[in-house]
Amino acid sequence: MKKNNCLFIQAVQPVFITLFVTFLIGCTPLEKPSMTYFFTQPARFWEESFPLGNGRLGMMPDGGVDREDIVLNEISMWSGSKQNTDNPAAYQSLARIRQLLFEGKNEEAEQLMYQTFVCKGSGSNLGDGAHAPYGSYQLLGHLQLDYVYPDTSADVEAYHRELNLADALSTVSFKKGEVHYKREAFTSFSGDVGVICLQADKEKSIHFTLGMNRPEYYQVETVDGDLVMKGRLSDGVDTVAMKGVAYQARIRILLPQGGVLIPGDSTLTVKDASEAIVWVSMATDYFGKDEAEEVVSLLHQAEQKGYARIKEEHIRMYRTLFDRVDLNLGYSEREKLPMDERLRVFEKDKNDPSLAALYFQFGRYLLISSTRPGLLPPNLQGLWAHTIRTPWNGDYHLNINLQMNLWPAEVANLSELHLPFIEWTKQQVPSGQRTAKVFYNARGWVTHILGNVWEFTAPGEHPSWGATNTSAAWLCQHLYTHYQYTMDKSYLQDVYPVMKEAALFFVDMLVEDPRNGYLVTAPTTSPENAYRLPDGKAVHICAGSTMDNQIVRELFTHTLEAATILGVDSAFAAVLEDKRARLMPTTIGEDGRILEWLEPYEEAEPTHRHVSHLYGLYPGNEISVELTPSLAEAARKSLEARGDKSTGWSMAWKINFWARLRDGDHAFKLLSDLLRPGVDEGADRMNKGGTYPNLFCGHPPFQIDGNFGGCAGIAEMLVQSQAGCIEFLPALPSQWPSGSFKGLKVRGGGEVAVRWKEGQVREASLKAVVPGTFRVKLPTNVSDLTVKKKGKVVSLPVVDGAIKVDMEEGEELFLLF
Ligand code: FUC
Repeated sequence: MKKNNCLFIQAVQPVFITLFVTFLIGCTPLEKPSMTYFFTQPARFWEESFPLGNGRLGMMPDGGVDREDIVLNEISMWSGSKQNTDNPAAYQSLARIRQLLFEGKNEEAEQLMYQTFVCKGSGSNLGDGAHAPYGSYQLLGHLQLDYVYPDTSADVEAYHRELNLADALSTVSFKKGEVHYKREAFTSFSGDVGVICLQADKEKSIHFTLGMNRPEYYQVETVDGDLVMKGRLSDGVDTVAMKGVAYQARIRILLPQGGVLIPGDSTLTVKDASEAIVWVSMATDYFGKDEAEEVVSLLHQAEQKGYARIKEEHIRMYRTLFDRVDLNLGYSEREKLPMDERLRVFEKDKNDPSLAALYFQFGRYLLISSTRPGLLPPNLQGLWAHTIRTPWNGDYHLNINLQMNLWPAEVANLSELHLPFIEWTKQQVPSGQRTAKVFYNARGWVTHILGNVWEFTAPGEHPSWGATNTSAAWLCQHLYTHYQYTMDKSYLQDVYPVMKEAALFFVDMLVEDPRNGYLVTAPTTSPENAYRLPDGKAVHICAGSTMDNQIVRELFTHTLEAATILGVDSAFAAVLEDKRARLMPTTIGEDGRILEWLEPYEEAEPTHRHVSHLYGLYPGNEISVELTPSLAEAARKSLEARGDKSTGWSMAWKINFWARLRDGDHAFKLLSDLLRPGVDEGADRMNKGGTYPNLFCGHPPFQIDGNFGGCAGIAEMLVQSQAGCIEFLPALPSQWPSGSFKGLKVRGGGEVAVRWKEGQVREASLKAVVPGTFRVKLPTNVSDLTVKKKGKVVSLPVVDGAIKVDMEEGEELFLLF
């Protein structure tokens, strides 16, 4: 049926249509992978307990038999407060730092920068910001239930603890003596409270005492039969009159089938119940509400609805997001293993395709659970922290980490969960404008590596890692990506000023490097690597790192495109075009790798976890197998030199790199490395990068970016759309010969589904969520293709290996290979 390099579909014959439909229906689907995972014992450490969350509230029950500890979280539990961190003295040394760099006196430039070009105050307090103005995201507290059993001496039998990703709830069940116990927990999407339901199959078998605590700043008392914990966090300034965030947690217990509730001074005791519903209401004043009123009002609403309705609505609301995507890579017998064991077996034998599908859906589950429009983006630990001093303050690190958290948002069909990140970015602008003025005497807005809920935009306290100045530009990539997936012009109009102001900063800040005539960012770094000077000294500070050039080039391009789409700012667009042309292009060094810096410096740490100079490969798009094959080849060499083994998020990033390089097997290798157990058998310390038993990603310690990066990486292996056309299965590993997915999103506003067998696409569909023209790349070896639109077989010309199709809103295209 091939004709002039074009594929034509012959006239529609009723018989043919019947066969076609029969084929579509008749293709036996693979057995669905399980959306649950389990343990046969209580959690021995926090990273073995299940994360529950509804975007605001989090609970992590450990499933203990005698004592159950449930870590409570609320997304705005941040200590610290708004500060002026702009340091006017910094600007005075800017010209001199640049001059030293351009004279090749890098070490002197670095020394001067270390002394002068830092924020005012203690910055992140070197990651210990809990009692500093910077603050720290932290746990809300512990809810502890001490259980008493009718038959205390009886052994525990048939213990099973499970997280169900399809319904967003966790269960614990076991038998003790003659009684079967069941506990169910969820953080309600409908009622905005935590819910725990305790059940026993014998009357009057539930007895427990419930208390709450946290390491600091709290009081607990009973009020009107409820247990209340309240306090105020450190603002980091005034240690006497605490003026930080005020919080409250309020517990109410319902005994629908009888029993006795005994409020003590600081506990609630339940006796002789066969069912107990524990409502957990939590709030802070961060979002402008009165936390005491809020917890009561939420409890009241929950009670009105009752447990059954709250649960039913919870599942229904959650599923409106979760059910949008299916991924089936095949059933695996290993679903029958507890997760700690399953991960250990996977380390030795990779034949467990449904683990990858589960990990992908777990990433979506975590995103749905850790952010919600109107609130905050997921932080370094999403929503889950179990200490006051959360690693790196559980903040928003902006030289990859926060951005990685949102990598799955669009492709994994959770576009609205990008919005809290986008709103947060907008909120940084006024502070970022002040920082741009004070530190660089530049217009526009800038932010550096550190971000928190207090609008911190200044450089960090140590320039070796704190000087990255392209973070606002990287955030803006997400602003534009959201547009590319939604094609929503009024949204673009809304965020355009944020992009424009970010671009304006570089219009002013870029400076000509007299050595080569390029416009460069200076001073800057290639996060967070150092290079060696000829005398062997390691230096971080430089001019015009490759990552900066790529990000600024991309920001200018996106801003130019947005201005054109909106029909505004043609004069400004011309300035951007001119400056963009003067940036150093991504360059291949003599060793065939992408240069990380302007000069062919040797890396101080050749296997450094940041692979910043490949930003243009992913998440950017200037290094491409199709469009810039030699750069792609150089990127491959760079990756090989960097090596696979690294911290959690770095391995997750590399899955995406290898997927973009169309090397599915190498992407799978990195996914396998990411899934490597992050804790040694028998150990209770999270000692390695990889995956903890509860599937949290290990940096180490736990850092959620790797979960999100891994989730995005799996999607990137299955579909790509960054190069102007949709490509199915661009990096399918040999480990996944057959499978299917539905509901992944592509740029241009489309939603796709694919079924494949023996590594070949058999059926695919594309739905235009918004009207537009779509291009679909055909697999190279396709000999026969049937395309159907509006129920009819259509003929579409193949141009450059792709079909191009105009589609109306809601229209679907079916492709049969
Ligand atoms: C960046 C990384 C570290 C860590 C921290 C939170 O600075 O270089 O590895 O992930 O963020």
